[in-house]
Amino acid sequence: MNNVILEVAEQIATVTINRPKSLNALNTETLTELNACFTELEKRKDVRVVILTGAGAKSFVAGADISEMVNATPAEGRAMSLLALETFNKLENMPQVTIAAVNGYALGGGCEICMSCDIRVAAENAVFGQPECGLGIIPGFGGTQRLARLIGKGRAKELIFTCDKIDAQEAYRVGLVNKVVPAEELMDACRKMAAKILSKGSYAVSMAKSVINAGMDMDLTNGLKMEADAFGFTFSTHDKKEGMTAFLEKRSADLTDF
Ligand code: DAK
Repeated sequence: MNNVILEVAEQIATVTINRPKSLNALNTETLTELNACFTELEKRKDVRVVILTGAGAKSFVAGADISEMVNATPAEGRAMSLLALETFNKLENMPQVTIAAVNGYALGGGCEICMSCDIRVAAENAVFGQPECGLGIIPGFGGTQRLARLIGKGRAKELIFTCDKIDAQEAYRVGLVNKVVPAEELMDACRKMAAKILSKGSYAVSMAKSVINAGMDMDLTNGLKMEADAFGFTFSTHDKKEGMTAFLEKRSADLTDF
C-alpha cells in the first residue's frame, strides 16, 4: 500500500493515512487502500481496537483530494461516492472498537472519516470543519447525517452552512470529540484508552457497539427490544459467568473472548 500504513501490536492496529504532502487528503487510491485495510481488519481475530490517524504533525485528513475532484465527471464522482460510502460504513461497523487520533486538520472528508469512528481523541492543535459549501458541494461522506447525530441539528447546520472551522476545545464542548490532549500525548492517550477497553469482555464490547449502532436507526421501543435480546444472549457466554463469579469471589476476572 502506498498511502496507508497498517501496524499491529498487542491487539491494537494503528492505521496511518500517509500523504503528508497533501495533508493526507483522501484520493481514490487512498480510499481504495483504506477499504482493503478495513476489509482485512474486520476479519482479524488478533485485533480488538483500531486507531486511525494521519501522518505528520499538521493534519489528520484535510478532506477529499480537491485536485482529483476538480475535473471529475459525474460518473467519476459517483464511483468515488460509492467507494467512500462502502469504506466509511465498513469502518463504522467493524467488530473492533475504532478510535480516531485526530492530530491536526480534520476538514470535510477528514471530519467525516473521524465521525465514522466510535471514539474521537483530539490533539490540542486539531481543527474541525465541513468546508464543502464553500466549494459549491455539500458534505458527501456522511457529514450531513453523522454530524447532526453527534452534535445536534442546529450546530451541524451552522457548521455546514458557514464552513466555520472549530478548534479542539470547541469540538469537545459541542460533543464532537471525547477528549482533548496535548499533541505529543495523543497516541499514548489513545493506546491507554485502548488498553482499558482490551481489559473488558471483548465479545460484550463488540456486541454493545453493534447494538448502539443498530439502535441509532431504530425507534426506542425496537432499540430496547434489540438490547434485551442481546443482553440475554450474553448470559450464554463464558465471560458473563467468569466476570460475575470473579466479582463475588473478590478476584479479578479472566475474560476471554466469549
Ligand atoms: N486536497 C488536495 N490537496 C490539499 C488539500 C485537499 N483537500 N488540502 C491541502 N492540500 C495540499 C495543498 O494544496 C498544498 O499542496 P502544495 O501546494 O504544497 O502542493 C499542501 O496540501 C499544503 O496545504 P496548504 O499550503 O494549503 O497548507 P496551509 O497550512 O496553508 O492550509 C488548510 C491548511 C488545511 C487550511 C488548507 O490546505 C485547506 O483549506 N485545505 C483544503 C480543505 C478543504 O476544503 N478540504 C476539502 C473539503 S471538501 C464526495 C464526497 C465527499 C467529498 C467529495 C466527494 N463524493 C460523494 C464523490 C468531500 C469533500 C471534501 O472533503
